[in-house]
Amino acid sequence: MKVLNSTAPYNMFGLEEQDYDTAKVVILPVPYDATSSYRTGSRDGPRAMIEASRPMELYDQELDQVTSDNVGIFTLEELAPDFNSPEGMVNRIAKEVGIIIDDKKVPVLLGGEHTIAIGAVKAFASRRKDFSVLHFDAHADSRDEFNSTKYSHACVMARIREMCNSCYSVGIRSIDKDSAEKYEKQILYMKDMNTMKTKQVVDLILKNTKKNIYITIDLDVIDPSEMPSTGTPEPDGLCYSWLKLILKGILKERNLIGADFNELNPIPGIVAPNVLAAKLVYSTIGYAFA
Ligand SMILES: [Mn+2]
Repeated sequence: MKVLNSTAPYNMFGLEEQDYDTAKVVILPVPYDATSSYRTGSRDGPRAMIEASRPMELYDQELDQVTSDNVGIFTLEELAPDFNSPEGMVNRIAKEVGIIIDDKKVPVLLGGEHTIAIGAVKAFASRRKDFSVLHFDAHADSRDEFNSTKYSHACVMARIREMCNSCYSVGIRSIDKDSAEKYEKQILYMKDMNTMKTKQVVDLILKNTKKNIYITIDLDVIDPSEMPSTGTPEPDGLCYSWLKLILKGILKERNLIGADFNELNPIPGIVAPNVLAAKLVYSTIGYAFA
């Protein structure tokens, strides 16, 4: 039996109808946070985003479209965490994302700690080389090893650079000295962005990325005043509306092959950041496939 007056279904954006075959975008929730070094809890991120997205208006005023109708969005079930090893989890994600790619769909992962991005990029890298990874984050995540694993959230970009030769990091304001020297040309620091106009930022990103782009967004790139719900908050971040303008500018010129939104670490009773994250996912899909 179907309840006559039910709340929105439990899927990303609470879509009444979703069809995998016709969907362009496939959402994969990954409730995993085994290597978090400061605040744990991002395993609750995907659920918080889905909950926050269910009552959301599907009409995007900015784009004048009902994105979910135009694009087709399908939410998969949650991917079970592999707590044996972070590497095992990365491989599990790569396998799942590979299926989505082979079905000619655009995977969008909801995290979960940032490590999930390694799995997604691994799936792409074993299939194609003609893409860039665009990385939004407060942290460079460039350590070769952290807390005895090479698959820590602090090593994400170190692993991704081994698989993809075109990576660009944006919004960085926390980095170790060695990485800063090594990756100087692949990083746009927040300290520099603070004196730049949106067009300059967008042009610089376009100059440093290929046509096909995978975007990984650590939500701590956003200022903690708007996004306090992360594992390792850093002051002096991007505001939500600026991040959206930058994404809009880039996605006008780039082909989005996949994305992840990670490190949402919900704080009980404070739901605004969860809503922000959910709306950011929706806007990004809209910009990419308007
Ligand atoms: Mn971070």
